[in-house]
Amino acid sequence: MKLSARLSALAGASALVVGALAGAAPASAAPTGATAAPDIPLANVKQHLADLQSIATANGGNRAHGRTGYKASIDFVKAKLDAAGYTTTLQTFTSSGATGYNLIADWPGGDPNQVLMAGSHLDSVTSGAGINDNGSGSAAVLETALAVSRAGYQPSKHLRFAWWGAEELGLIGSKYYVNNLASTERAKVKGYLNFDMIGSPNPGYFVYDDDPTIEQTFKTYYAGLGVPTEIETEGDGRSDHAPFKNAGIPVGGLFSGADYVKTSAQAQKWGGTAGQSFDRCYHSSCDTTANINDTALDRNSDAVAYAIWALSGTTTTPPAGTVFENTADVSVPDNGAAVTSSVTVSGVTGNAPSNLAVGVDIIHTWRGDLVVDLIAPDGSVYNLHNRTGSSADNIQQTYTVNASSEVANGVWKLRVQDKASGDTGYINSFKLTFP
Ligand code: DTR
Ligand code: CA
Ligand code: ZN
Ligand code: ZN
Repeated sequence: MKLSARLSALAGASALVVGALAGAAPASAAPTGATAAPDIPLANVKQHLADLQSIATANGGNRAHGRTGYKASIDFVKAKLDAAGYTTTLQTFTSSGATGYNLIADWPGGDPNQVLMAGSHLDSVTSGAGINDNGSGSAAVLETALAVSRAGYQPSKHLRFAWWGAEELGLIGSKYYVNNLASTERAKVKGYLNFDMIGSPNPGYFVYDDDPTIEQTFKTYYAGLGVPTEIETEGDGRSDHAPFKNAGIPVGGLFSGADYVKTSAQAQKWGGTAGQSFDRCYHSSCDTTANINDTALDRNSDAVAYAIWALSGTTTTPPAGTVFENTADVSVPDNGAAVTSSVTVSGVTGNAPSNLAVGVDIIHTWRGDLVVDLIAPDGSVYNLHNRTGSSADNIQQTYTVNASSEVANGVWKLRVQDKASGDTGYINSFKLTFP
């Protein structure tokens, strides 16, 4: 029996498509009617970090501006992007008597007058390998760019990715890029997403509060995970989004924290250790591959893809479709047996589509108790929700399921089981939409 399939979820009336991976909790998003953003494999991101660590180790222990480790890092990233079909440009500049490098990677296609950028600084401080600061951002942006290539993604906007030099010396590389961008070219950049420290060992989940649309994009992503976020308040000038913002370009980004200390309230909502900084190895020699929180890195890497797909995609309207719905309430026994709501699909020829819209409306406190599955007529199981979301209430969203291997006609079921005691609820409705 086929287990779980790739899913993505349409989030309600806004009809944003939220992409999720089968099994683990999920989410990344793309706009209405566009393909769903892929999961960014944590293993791939961590491999990039291991490679950057090796580069630092082979080059005096760091990847700092003006040192051999930085140029080796740039060459490493460039080679992967060249192999993936990007048009790459090495931009050189001089700072503190040494040559610096920015790497710009353009994904062919899209409207050249509508450019969406994502970037991260690739340089470390001289005292260490700079794996969280900022191998984490650099690796996540790299893997997202590679995912764009793997998907052959062709959004309406033109995608441009960047890895900055000499951020640690004062945002030198990103300033150089923006200052040397002709005003006509600058006007084409509709957004810049910055990722600097996104895998901190004692992580927080901070969203830049600059451009509201970009901010909301990230907040929607994290809401889909049931992970609370806070606004990044350490100051605008602290990373490479600053030159873009100063040039009037909409900016946003994510941050998992540096040398500030996690409060008990933050530890309450995010886990980790109160009274300890988010990254005890900030700008230190211990900023190695051991200085990463995998959950934060995974979530934030997926968030990079989510935002790229959500902010660059097509504007097609969602497909109209044939709807089969069951609105009968079905009580879900507390910590008890699974219950189902069924719809009988008929009159649909052939197989179900790869974008079957599964509307789930479950009223239930503490949705982290719930396991929710779509059961196809032949018994195949597609997991939609697997105990994520902790204390947040209700599951009211639409998942897009690749059900193309299933015969459309027959009895489809929504199966819900409450796997923990103390919270109760019911299935309010279950809907299938065949586009
Ligand atoms: N300046 C960054 C680290 C940093 C500190 N606060 C923030 C806020 C938002 C992004 C990054 C940072 C560095 O040391 O690279
Ligand atoms: Ca992932
Ligand atoms: Zn730093
Ligand atoms: Zn940094």
